[in-house]
Amino acid sequence: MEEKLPEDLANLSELDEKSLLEVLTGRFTQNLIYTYIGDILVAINPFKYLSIYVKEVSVSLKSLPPHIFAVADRAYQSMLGHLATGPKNQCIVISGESGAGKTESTKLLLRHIMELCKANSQLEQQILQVNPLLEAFGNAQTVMNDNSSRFGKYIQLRFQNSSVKGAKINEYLLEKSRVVHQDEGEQNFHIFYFMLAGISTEDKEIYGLLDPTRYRFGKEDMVQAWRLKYAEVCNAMDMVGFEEQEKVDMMTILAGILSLGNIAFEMTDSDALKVSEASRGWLKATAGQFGVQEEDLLKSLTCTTSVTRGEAIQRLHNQQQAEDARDSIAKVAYGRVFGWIVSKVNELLAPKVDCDVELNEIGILDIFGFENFAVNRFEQLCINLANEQLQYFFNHLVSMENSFTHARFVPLFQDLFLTKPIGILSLLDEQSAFPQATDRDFVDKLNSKFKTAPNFEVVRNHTPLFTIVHYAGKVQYNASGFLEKNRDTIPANIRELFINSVTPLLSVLFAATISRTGTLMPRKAKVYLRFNFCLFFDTPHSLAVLMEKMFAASPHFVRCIKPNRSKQPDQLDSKLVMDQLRYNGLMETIRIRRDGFSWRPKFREFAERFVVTYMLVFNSVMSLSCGIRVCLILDCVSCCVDYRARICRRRYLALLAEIRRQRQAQREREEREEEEERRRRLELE
Ligand code: AOV
Ligand code: MG
Repeated sequence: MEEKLPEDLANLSELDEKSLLEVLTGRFTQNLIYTYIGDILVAINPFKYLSIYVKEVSVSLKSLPPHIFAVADRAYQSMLGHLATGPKNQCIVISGESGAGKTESTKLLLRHIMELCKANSQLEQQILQVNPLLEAFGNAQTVMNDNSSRFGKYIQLRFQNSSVKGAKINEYLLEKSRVVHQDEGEQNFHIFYFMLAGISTEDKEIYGLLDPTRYRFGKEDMVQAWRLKYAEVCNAMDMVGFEEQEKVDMMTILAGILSLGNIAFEMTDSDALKVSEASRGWLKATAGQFGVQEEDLLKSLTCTTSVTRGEAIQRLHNQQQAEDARDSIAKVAYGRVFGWIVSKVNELLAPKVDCDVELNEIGILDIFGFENFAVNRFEQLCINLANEQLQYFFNHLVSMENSFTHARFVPLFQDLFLTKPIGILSLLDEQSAFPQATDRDFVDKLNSKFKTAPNFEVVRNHTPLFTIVHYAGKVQYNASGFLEKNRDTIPANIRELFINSVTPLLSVLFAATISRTGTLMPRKAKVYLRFNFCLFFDTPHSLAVLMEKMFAASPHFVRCIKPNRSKQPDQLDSKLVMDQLRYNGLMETIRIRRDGFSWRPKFREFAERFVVTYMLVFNSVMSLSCGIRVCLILDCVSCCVDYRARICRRRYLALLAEIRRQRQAQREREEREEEEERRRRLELE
């Protein structure tokens, strides 16, 4: 008979790393992948099918051992007010490194919550179909995970009493650069392979697609599986409610991105730039698929137009610049299509209830996990930073009162990244503001500012490299392209190109501009006017909404653990698991849970932290790049959830008033300083 192993690690009488690992390993070999630490669920990825998710398991929840469904159940019951009294809105925060099982857990949670609330079948199906759709466009194969999320998402399920009424998705930081570049062993976004493998002959003609082998990533290794996936995506689009024309537009734009990727440039004998002879056909195809004039497309690839004193000046590109322009167009088009899908989903799944009906929510946060590749770029920095923040939030919540723990959890984020005026992010923004600055200059600045910082290591050679010691390990970053990616601007001529597209989807996506208050104002209002445009930009507006929501939520944690690096079932690498338990803070958590500590912050403490975070976000978010914004969002979210139920509304309002006062004071101070500076300069002259 198999040994009965404890289901809750907080109950272990003997607590050292060895016994902890023994319990987890013992459970894992018995296919018991879930274990509690008090109310936190630890989930070890089985990398194989387990029969624990069938319906029969999910009905008898009362006696259920540790299980992801039990988390769903607890969140649902708490939302209904059946468990301890507390805030009704719930949020489930899932963390773990890349490939640890976050996205699978998210899907299981969604599925089980839908079962619990006995959703009306159409809405339930729509909600469940959102995942395959978003995964096709936002996931890709990486060396760490064959189905890696290349964006972060926060899904909010909305309920009226016990029944689901709708859902909303916030997406963060899609890794757009993947459209034009994939490292060794990695792939482009799934949808390209699905489409090339699964498209019917007639549709091929409609979208202007050729044989898969003609495209840069037209591999043919998993055609059968991809064909099925394509059918699944098309089905998901129908179920969620996309219209036929929208689907055609979307796929045609994707086909355009494929054609664009095949355009090559060369220099003529007289040193002029031209599209290579073999690419002329691709240029024509791209123009057709994007619904733009061929000359306009060519112009935006081969030159930049700037307006100086009302005069348009054209500067011809060299080969590198032309290739960069080509890649920018592809990235920007893909990014907008993805954002559009999310906003369309939100429109279709918005609750159809009277506005005075009170809705409660369960939110699920599934972001991209911690990554460490052979080459780590700007995207990895953003991803790892977001994880750093999530970890900080977790530590904060479970362990602040224990001073020992606190000392070990000094947040890297505050120290290294956000300090003003010399945090890494401020330096990056500062350098990005200089058109002449290079990535090397940025790294030089980092090296001189942080050479003695404990979490920073200088790389001594002449490449733009630097190392950060993250909570989950050391990562060496290559800063090539950092400044450009951080700027994330759309050249005016590219925007102009798309605005003039005859494809409504493209023209509207690019015609929109963001007002200073963060709402998006479409300049050309066509069929798509009804979209909630705000959602697909990380504007302060959507941030504020998210904050408000999470402010009043009860958190639930799922900590995913990766058992081995080779994605194999029934293999558990003790060192790898132990490392994750350590850096996840789970060892500390067990200690604290067992000792019965919990943290009740003083109001003052809260106020100080909250004000700092709030000001940081609202003062900087307008001028920051998308990558940095996601970190700030998470910081804010964590701050809010953290202090969720512990402050009353009156104090909250007083706090906001205080924030406003402080911001006003700061503005005045800055104006004074500017005025003085101006005076000084005048005197000097
Ligand atoms: P992630 O979301 O944490 O990574 P996934 O949820 O995509 O990781 O899981 C990676 C793979 O592990 C999945 O594709 C499955 O093959 C397998 N897997 C995970 N959970 C289970 C489970 N409960 N049962 C069976 N197989 C599972 V990333 O998105 O890369 O951070 O960015
Ligand atoms: Mg994922």
